[in-house]
Amino acid sequence: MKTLWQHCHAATMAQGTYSIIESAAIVTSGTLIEWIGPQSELTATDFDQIVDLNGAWVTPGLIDCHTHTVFGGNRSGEFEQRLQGVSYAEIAAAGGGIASTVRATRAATEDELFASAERRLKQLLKDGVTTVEMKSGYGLDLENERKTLRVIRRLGASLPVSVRATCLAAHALPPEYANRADDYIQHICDEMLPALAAEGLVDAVDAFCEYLAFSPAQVEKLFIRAHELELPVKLHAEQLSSLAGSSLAARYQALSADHLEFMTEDDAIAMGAAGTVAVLLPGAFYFLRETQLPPMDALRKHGVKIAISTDLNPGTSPGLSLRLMLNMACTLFRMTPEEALAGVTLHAAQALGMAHTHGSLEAGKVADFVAWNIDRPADLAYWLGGDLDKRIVRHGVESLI
Ligand code: DI6
Ligand code: FE
Repeated sequence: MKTLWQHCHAATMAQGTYSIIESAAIVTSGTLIEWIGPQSELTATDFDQIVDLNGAWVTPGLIDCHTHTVFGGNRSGEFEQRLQGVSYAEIAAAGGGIASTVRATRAATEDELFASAERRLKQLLKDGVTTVEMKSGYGLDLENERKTLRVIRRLGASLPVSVRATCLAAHALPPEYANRADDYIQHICDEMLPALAAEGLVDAVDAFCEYLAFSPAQVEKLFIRAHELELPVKLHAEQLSSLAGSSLAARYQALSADHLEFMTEDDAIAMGAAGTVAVLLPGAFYFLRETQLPPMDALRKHGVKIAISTDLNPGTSPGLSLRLMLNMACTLFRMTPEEALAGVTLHAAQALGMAHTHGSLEAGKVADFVAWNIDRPADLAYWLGGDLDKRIVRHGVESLI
């Protein structure tokens, strides 16, 4: 099927900048972009279908590169507690926080988890997301991590979205391993990760490197095992304190290090040299009422590519709109709308190891794009949420969600 999409303007995001083509046309062939350029330069004629986009602005499909979409239960009660002054760390220490979601996730059936995650994922897709990464990490034993990862695979098979599954078994210490973090890491390395990888359920390995989770030494063991299994790594690092987790991630050629409010300039130098993407999560920053900003100038100075994501999770960022995160990245982190859009397109693709096929509108890449009824690309970061008028195309086909 060869389709001409005409009468549009494009922010192609090639090289991570707007790279605007006014009065553009796009030719898709099957699932790929065959040609994109000024409509006046179009030479092909043999189309199966011609779609008029009525002056819309076309961007790459949005990519949400860091989510914990699959979980059981609800933590709005903790939100109320935190508003009364109890901290996230205090709630975690009292058995709430991640541990409460682990209990609810273990108690849920695979179908129950699928149904609740599908509702959340549909919200993201309606907002223009065509690729999403989802992490396990609320099962914390083989059976329940497998259940979560299977739900992630099923979501990718049943909705019009490309899915990457990340194993975050090292998210928190399960109760069976209380005070035995080294033993739990060993169990992940020896039993869980090899089994889940062999079942084709894992595209990358992540961990929570933090004083209330796992140490850099423990994370390093996991990274070594991941590399033995030929799996790329990512890391939750420097969210609440500075442990040089992001430098560790860079040493292991991590696809990304995520959060990063407490990272140092040395971390930025290491990440820039390794090509490790900085995934910033303004929803978690906002929701936890953090005050320490990620070091934007150091990231820019050392050439670190910056991605933005919802971090959709029940504890620190119940964010159902990636576009809202664009606004928050600009307002809270002082990013430009252009940087923010690169952060949910090309740089988010790089954070998932997909930049060769996704994240920009270029001939040969996958035909995932959104035609927005807006006046300028910056409008995407300007409106605070809402359901903007749009048409979503995935794999060359208009998707109706
Ligand atoms: N950092 C976060 O912000 C989330 N996980 C993580 O490692 C929080 C997850 C939760 O509170 O449920
Ligand atoms: Fe996260």
